[in-house]
Amino acid sequence: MAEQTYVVTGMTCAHCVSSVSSEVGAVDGVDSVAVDLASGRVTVSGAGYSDEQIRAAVDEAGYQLVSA
Ligand SMILES: [Cu+2]
Repeated sequence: MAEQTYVVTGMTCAHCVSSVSSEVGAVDGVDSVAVDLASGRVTVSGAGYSDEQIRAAVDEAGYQLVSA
């Protein structure tokens, strides 16, 4: 089990948080997602997922992953 923190831009409200949480949470291997709206930090726990999968999920939700 590993924890990785990413920074996502474009999130402005609780709806954004829930969109990112559900898209990232659906990635294979992701066990939990914690989003801090103020800092844009998205902390992902799990195993077997890749940064690119997280990037794609964030993109799918309509936001941008700016750092891993
Ligand atoms: Cu929003």
